[in-house]
Amino acid sequence: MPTEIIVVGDTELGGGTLTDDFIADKSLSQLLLTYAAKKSPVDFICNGDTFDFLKCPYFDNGKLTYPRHITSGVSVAKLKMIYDAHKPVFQAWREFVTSTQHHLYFVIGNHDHDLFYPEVRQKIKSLLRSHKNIHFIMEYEKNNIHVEHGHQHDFLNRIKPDHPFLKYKKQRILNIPWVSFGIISGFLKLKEEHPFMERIKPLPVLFSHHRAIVKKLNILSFFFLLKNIILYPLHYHFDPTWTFPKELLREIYRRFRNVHWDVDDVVKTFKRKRWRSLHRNKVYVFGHVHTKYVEEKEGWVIIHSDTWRDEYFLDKDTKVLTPKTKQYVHILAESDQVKWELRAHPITRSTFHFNDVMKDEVKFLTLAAGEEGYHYPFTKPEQK
Ligand SMILES: [Mn+2]
Repeated sequence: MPTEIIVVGDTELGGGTLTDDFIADKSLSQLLLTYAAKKSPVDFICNGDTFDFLKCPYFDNGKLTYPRHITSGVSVAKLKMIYDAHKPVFQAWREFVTSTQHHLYFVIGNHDHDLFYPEVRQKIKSLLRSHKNIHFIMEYEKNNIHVEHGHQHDFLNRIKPDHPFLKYKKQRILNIPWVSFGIISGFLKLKEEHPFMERIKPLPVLFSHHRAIVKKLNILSFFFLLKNIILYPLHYHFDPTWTFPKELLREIYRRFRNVHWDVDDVVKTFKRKRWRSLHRNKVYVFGHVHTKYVEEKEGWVIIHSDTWRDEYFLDKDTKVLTPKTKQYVHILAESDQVKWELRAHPITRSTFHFNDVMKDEVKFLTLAAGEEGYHYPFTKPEQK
């Protein structure tokens, strides 16, 4: 019997606050329920950054925080927030795993490093009411198909899967990349201030139309670097989250100078590392880079399936913002045969004008969500 393999990437389900960019509950659960109804074998792969733990806040005694020291307790609390904000998706996952023919894979990405915690895995399994056919992996390699998130080929976001935790004050905390600590400590306040801007691509076009953001980013990153360099020697003896390898400094300086805020080109690095063994599989799927990309050569294909979070293309001349469409990879595998397709999941959305969005970002956040049938749990933005 053939197996159907579905790959969806970078959904980034967040906590329903201003830093949450996932509003596609309706379309993602529709897609999941279509496959949940099938009686045949289906592998559904959520290809990393499924959950946006990284930008999800943690309520510490009622106060909204973004802690650097992420214990399993912090991660589980964030998961509960994500669950409350996006119940339809969890319900659809739950429906999907009721069949023993179905397998649900959560590939670990850089926004959901928290999935390394056994407590988080356990909580997801109990929310989905299944303990057998839910898997947490770094890579899916089966049926001549290779699927991974891609951050392992991105210098600044690479993680250590064999060393996912650190010890801090006798507690276990997450060993996330230096850049992730940077986002948590330095940039999430800016994201709260400009929640819509981070959804706009390409970044150079956004920056050319929004000098104030560039200025804020530059000031933030300058002080962030300075703080790390100055405070590092004071901190590192007792706090392992303040490590500061020298080679990173060089790389970061290069990026700041080139205003290179985006992630690295995953495909280029992967091909360079693996070009001898590319024929081992027939289909390669990556996420991480939020872009649609297909490269087909004799015997293999490399696919980026783009993101399911809310993102826009900004036209540099007209300043019109066009919402991205949702894509997923559909693969049919039987014995040695593999048939793949990059499919679009239709949604109806309208375009916005950049100048209008700039005037009231939260208004357009709510408007976009409404068009996709999502309602943010906050009523007034200041309540978050
Ligand atoms: Mn990623």
